[in-house]
Amino acid sequence: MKNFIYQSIIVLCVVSVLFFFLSCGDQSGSDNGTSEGNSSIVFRIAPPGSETRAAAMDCAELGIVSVSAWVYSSTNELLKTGGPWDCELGEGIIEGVPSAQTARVVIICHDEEDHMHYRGESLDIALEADQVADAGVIITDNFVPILESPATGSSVDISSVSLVWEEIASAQEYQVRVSTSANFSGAIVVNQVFSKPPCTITGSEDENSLVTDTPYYWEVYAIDEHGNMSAGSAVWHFTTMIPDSTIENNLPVVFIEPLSATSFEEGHLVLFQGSATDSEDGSLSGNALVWTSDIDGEIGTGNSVEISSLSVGNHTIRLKATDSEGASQTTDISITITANLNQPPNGEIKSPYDDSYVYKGNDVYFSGIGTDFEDGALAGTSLSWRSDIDGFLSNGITFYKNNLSIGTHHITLTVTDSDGLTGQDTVIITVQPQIIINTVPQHPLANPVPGLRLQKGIQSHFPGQAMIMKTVHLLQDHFHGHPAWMAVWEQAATFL
Ligand SMILES: [Ca+2]
Ligand SMILES: [Ca+2]
Repeated sequence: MKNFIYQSIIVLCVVSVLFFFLSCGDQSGSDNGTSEGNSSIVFRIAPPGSETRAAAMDCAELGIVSVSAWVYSSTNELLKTGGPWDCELGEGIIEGVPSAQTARVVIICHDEEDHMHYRGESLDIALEADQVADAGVIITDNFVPILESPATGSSVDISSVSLVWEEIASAQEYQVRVSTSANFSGAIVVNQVFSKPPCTITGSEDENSLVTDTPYYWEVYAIDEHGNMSAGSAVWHFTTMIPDSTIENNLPVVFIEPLSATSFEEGHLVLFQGSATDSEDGSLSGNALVWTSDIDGEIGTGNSVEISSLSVGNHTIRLKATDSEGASQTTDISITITANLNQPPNGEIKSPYDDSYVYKGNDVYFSGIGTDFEDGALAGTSLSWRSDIDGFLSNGITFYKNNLSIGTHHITLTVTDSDGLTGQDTVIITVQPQIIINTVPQHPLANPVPGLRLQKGIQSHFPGQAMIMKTVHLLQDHFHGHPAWMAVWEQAATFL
């Protein structure tokens, strides 16, 4: 009961705030002299599949940024558009709607690129002059077609290719696009509107005919009765073939995954991914897949290639798959590399020196600089240090490290500018094991005295062994404050 009263108070507050805003809106409309006798419509939205109308849209989860509204009369005349509103608001008010007997509100939810993903509508809203009509909670539905068949990556009989997707209740028609290019930048062989699935491409004479042994990519858009078009479906692919049991070796089927964009800045990393299957060999990989650019030549092999060194220009990137019989098939994708006026930074390691040695446990001093034409001197996390043995070491211009593992380390300094371009420098240092002898036990170092000069190559008398001294250092004894000897020995021979 307490809860109910509390909720009622909240509802009353919301309603009074609403009326306050609306009266302001009406007033300003009257001032403009344009909305005499107009109505307003309030609505809230709920996510797809909501059972209860109280569910809130999780805009981030659904990838929705904005919401727009279209108001139509009973004769489908567009009365007013509203929004866009921030999706997070979960509601909106469409003001200045010319009064009509009844109206219909269509809600459209867009992603950040303004592509339509969800759609909902509310019918038979009674409009009265100078009144606020409540369209209630409008449950939105997915409006992006979901592809069904042929399964992506399959081979299909060229004599009749049937493309099938799930029907969408509020879609009036669908636009189907089929291309030889993964990002539809190449030839579009089908670009047609269908009232419902499937889209069937048959025969070989008509102008949309497909060619055998060719990879094709396809996608579907939904269009509602008002011409609003959805975001594109996923892009699926199939390869055409003529079923023939007399063929002894079939060509591989090869695909390139669509890229996130068709244009990239020079110096930025582009990831190409592709796959190939062969009816005799199965899945092809490694050197059976070769990637080339018509500008830069071969750029890599295998299922994926990451490259940041593509030249500026319009590239046709080709993936060629070759089966064990030497039969091959190719597919292409077009991308543009645009000039990047930003220059990459320079990294330089000042310390440690290249090809230097250090004993395990001793401090190693790291110092480096990063300079960039645009950003000037780089610092902090713009400098990143790694060892190929110990992994990440530190960020920054200088630091000490005394726990490097024994071994030969390739130390790499990577410097990154504000635009994400990088520069590197590498040095090699070797960390050696050490033997510390605080009191040198035997002749000729039995009683070392300060000032005694020792030379490398002195032979020591360990029981049963001959050791040759490699280096000797006079150290401060950390425990007693006395000078202490550190000698590094190398076993020269063993007495039998
Ligand atoms: Ca084959
Ligand atoms: Ca730069």
